Amino acid sequence: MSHFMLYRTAQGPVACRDGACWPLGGEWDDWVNEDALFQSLQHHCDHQAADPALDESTLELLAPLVSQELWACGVTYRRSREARMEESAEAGGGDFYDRVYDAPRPELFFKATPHRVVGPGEDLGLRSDSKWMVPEPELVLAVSRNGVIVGCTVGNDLSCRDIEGENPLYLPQAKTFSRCAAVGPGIRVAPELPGADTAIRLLITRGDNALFEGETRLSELKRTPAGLVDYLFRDNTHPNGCLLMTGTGIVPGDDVALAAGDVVTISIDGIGTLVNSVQSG
Ligand code: DO4
Ligand code: MG
Repeated sequence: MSHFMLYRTAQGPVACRDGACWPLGGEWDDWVNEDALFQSLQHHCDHQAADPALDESTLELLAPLVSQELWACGVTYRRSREARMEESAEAGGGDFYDRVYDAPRPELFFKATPHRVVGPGEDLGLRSDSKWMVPEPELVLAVSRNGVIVGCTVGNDLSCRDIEGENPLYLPQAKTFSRCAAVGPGIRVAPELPGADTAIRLLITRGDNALFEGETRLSELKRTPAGLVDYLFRDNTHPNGCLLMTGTGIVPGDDVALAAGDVVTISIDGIGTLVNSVQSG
């Protein structure tokens, strides 16, 4: 059964499936808190005519969040564990990353309030006090206020490797600042999340040149999405639902640092492609 893409647009929430699009009406915050979102979209689209004037490729897209906080997981892929241990070796923090990779409790951190998050085509922000910033391409879960995973999207957990490597206690500064994350283009809504074979791809371009290309698969994710959400909701409420970044499995080589004007393209099979430029903050 084909999935829906739920988009937040300048004209309100829109659902698309198999080349047809339906304006949904109502509020974004209500749709993403429908625990049975797939069934709700199916019901709506079975009973309403699609709008032939809406074309999925030309919708005016906004970041797919209104009142949802953005949270994130760390060290959920082997590649991230290696990179964190290397960058923090001098600070003596390597052992923490090694241990959290295998521990029952995952690393979870608060990433951003909605106003710090950009959508498709918007500029990400470079911190003025970092010289080593990289994109982190991540599967992002859309979770309702009741802790139900209702869909997923593509995300970029823009990060400062020099700041987090200097001291693990600097993580909030390395991760949370103006325009520190991108999500979109839309929420994939289906009865199941994408399968283990799903590819996540990253391309960084500078001018006409590819600065870095990398790829991973969801099969490399050490933890289950449900397990991550379980920890996120332990003794914690998310009254508007939330988005949860599941960690990066692609880390560019140590010689790669983003510069103003670079373009970051992240694709996840079956979900979509998220493109953002980076600019000075
Ligand atoms: O521990 C630092 C954060 C790592 C992270 O964001 C990731 O693995 O994706
Ligand atoms: Mg990350």
